[in-house]
Amino acid sequence: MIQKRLFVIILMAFCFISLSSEKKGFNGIAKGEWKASPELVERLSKRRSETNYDEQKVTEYTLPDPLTMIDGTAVADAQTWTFHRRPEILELFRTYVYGRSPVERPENMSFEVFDLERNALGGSAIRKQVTVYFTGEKEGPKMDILVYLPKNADKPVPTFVLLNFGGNHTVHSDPAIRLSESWMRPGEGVKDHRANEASRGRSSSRFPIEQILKRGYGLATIYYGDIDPDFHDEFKNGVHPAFDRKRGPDAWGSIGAWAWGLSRAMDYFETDDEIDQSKVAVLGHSRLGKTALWAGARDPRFAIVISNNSGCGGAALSRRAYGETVKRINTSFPHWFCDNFKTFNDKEEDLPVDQHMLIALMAPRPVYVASADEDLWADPRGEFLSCKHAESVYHLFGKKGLSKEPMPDLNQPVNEGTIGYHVRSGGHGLTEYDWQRYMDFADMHFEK
Ligand code: GTR
Repeated sequence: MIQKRLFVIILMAFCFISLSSEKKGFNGIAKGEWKASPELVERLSKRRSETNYDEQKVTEYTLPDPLTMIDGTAVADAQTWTFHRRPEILELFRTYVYGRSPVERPENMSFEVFDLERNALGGSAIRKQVTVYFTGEKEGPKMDILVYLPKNADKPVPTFVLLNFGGNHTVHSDPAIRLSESWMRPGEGVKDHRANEASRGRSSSRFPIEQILKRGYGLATIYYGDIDPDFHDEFKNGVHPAFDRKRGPDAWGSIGAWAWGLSRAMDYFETDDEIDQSKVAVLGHSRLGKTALWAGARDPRFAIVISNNSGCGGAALSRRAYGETVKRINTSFPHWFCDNFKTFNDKEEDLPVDQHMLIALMAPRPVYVASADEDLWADPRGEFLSCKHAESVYHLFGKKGLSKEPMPDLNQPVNEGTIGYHVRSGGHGLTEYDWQRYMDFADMHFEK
C-alpha cells in the first residue's frame, strides 16, 4: 500500500517536472524568449573571467517591493504611491545611488538664442542653437542646445531630447552647428578645434535627424561634456563647483549633473512656443541612458522616458550581478554615482532599492527600455526584468505595464502597453531600428 502510494507520488512528481521543464528551460527561460547566444557567453566569459555571463550562475535574490513602504505599510492606491511611496523611493535613489543636486533651477540662469535658421537642412527644417548660462554669468558653466524642428508644423512640435557623447557638431554634417569644445583629461591637451572640425557629423548614424523630422518630431541635443566632463577630477570642472558648497557622501556625481542639465534644457523648452513642452521625450544611450532614466525620475515634465542599452546603474537589476556589477562600475567610473553607492560594492542585496523601482518612478508616464542581443555587459534580461517588476505600480493607475509576457525574442518589440521593451539584433549602440521603435511608441502615446 505504502509502496503503491510512493509510486504514485514519484510518478506525479515526474510528470510535474517534465511538464514544467517543457515550459521553462533548465535555467528558467521559456521557449520563444530571448536567450543569450551560448557561444557569445563562452567567449565573453573567457575574456573576463571575473564577470558572470552565465544565466545559471545568477544567484537567487529578493527584490524590494515597490509597493511596501519602509515602515511596512502596503501601498494599495495611486494616491499613496504619488504622495508617500514615490517620494520615499526617489529619496532613496538620491541618497544611495545618484546623489543629490544642491540646486534645481538656478535663479539667475539665462538663455541666449544665438542661431535661428528657418531654412536649415536644404529648407526642410528650422534650426536653433541656444546657450544656457547656468549661473547667468557668461564666464560660468554653460551648455549649448542644438534644436531641429520640422518646417511648416502647424502646432508646437513633440520633441526628443538627448545628450550626445562627441559634441553637437558630431550629430550632423550641417556646417552651421557650433563646435563643442572637447574636454580631455589633463595632460591630453585641452581643446583641439581642428580635431573637432574633423569630427563634424561623425555620430550622424545615431541621429537620423531627417527621418525624425519627417515623422513630425523635433530633436534637441546637448554635448554632455558641456555639463560635466566625463572623467574624475574630484568635481572641479563642469557644473559641480558652481553650485556645491560642501560635498557629502550623497553629493551628486556626473550622472546626477547630466540629468540635472536635461532638466535645464526642459526649462528652456518651456520658453519656446514652437516646442510642445507637454510632449518632450527624454532618451539616452548607455551611460546617457542611465542619465535619461534618472532625469525622467527626477523631473515629471518629461512625458516619455527612454533607455537605450543603459545596463548597470540604468535599467538592469543590480542584484543579478550579471555582466557589469556595482563594484565594477564604481571602480571604473568613480565619478558617476554618489559615494554612498560604493558601499554596495559586492553587496547588492543590501541596496534599499533596485532598478525596477527607478522604472516605477516614471509611472504613470510611458517608459521604454531597449537592449541589444550582443550587449551582455548591460544584461538584457536584467533590463527586461526591471520593466516587469515595475508593472505593479502602473496597475495602481489602471495602466497596462508591458503588453506581453514573458521576455520577447529578438526584434519582437513589446510596445502596446505603458512600458515598452525590445531586444534587437546586434551590439551596444543606438540604431535606426531603435529610433523607429521609439517613434512608434511616441506616436501611440502622443496620439499622433
Ligand atoms: C561602459 C560602461 C557601461 C556603459 C558604457 C557606455 O564602459 O561600463 O556602464 O555605460 O560604458 O556608456 O558606453
